[in-house]
Amino acid sequence: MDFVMTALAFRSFLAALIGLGWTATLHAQEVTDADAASFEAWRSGFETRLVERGVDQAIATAMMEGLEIDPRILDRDSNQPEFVRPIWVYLNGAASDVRVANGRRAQENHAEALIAVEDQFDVETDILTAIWGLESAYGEIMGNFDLVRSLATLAWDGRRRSFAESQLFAVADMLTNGYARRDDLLGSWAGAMGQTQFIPTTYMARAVDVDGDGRRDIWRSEADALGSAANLLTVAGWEAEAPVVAEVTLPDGFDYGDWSPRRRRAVSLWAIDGLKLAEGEWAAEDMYRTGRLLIPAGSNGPAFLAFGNFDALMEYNNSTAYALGVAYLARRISGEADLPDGWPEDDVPLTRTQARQLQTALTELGYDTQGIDGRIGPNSRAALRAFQSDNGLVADGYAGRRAFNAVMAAAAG
Ligand SMILES: [Ca+2]
Repeated sequence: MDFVMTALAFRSFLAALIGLGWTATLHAQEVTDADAASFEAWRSGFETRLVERGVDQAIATAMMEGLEIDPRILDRDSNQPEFVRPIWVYLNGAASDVRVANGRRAQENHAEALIAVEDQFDVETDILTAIWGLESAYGEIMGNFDLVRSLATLAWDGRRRSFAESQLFAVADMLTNGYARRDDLLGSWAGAMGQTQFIPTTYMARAVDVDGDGRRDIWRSEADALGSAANLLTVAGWEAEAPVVAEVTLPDGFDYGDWSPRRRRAVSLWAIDGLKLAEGEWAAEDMYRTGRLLIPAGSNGPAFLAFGNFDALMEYNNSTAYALGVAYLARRISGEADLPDGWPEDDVPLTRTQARQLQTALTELGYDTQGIDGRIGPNSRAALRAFQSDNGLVADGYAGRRAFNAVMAAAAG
């Protein structure tokens, strides 16, 4: 019995390996003859649809001819990691000493490109460098997947069909306009390309030619890549010289009743409620900006006010952790600030399995999470906050181990 690994233990074992990125071969999905035939039907049908939309037959053929399923894409798309990385671990990696040093070196090596971008766009160089560092390690890691094959596999698989097909239509537009050659179209498994890791629709909408050679080359031209990132932020409302995010302290007994991470209010009103900057005083011109209060690791971790520029970063990548990572990497590159500390390292985020257990228990207790999917989203947070509020706990909606234990104890009692 000691030597028998139960199915559950084996799943945990696999999940642990997946979390460490070791399982590509363990999970290799086989492509059956039926799959290959089904893919071929989708492939030839999509080629016809490209031509029906006005894409030149030669371009449609160059794009789609001979494509096969890439089983590695199916593996990645179906593996949901069991462990959720704590935000403090993410930030330590995003703004690590190595990434800071490499960022400074990249700025030295590409000073000319950065000056060309600064001449055209009013976006701070350190922010653009930080995005560059997080997206592609300053142009070092852009992805080696055949982009069209990756997107075709995702489209055929069905879970992401409308996303993947719209990206493929944008690829056809890129080829039609001569922005890229078919063989150059390499990227991440999920369809992100170049030093900025733009998906094709973002490329078509936001990529620009900064170095003046007539091509929007986010692969080989640092000026084009960084300028394209600056253009995206500008369109998203970036305000130069304005704050991105500020660490704040909350007064004792702060009332989370009206709080929501989406609620924006003037700094002056937050100040009346007792919010203070963690360091220094609010500048007079910042008092009438609006900010959202973020507590990404709950009420026992650091708190932040996120301003309009933070939301512009989330247009780039819709993740609070990502936007914090860009902001702090930029500050560390400029030598301004260290990473925030005081994280609740004993209160880590729940695994997917625990999250499903939490959702089940909350729902049984009458706090409907609107489904049991192992993902803590707005509905689960709202249910958790209602539970916390009814049980005399701080209603921060943070689904860590402490909240999990409290809900499980109530469910057992
Ligand atoms: Ca160019």
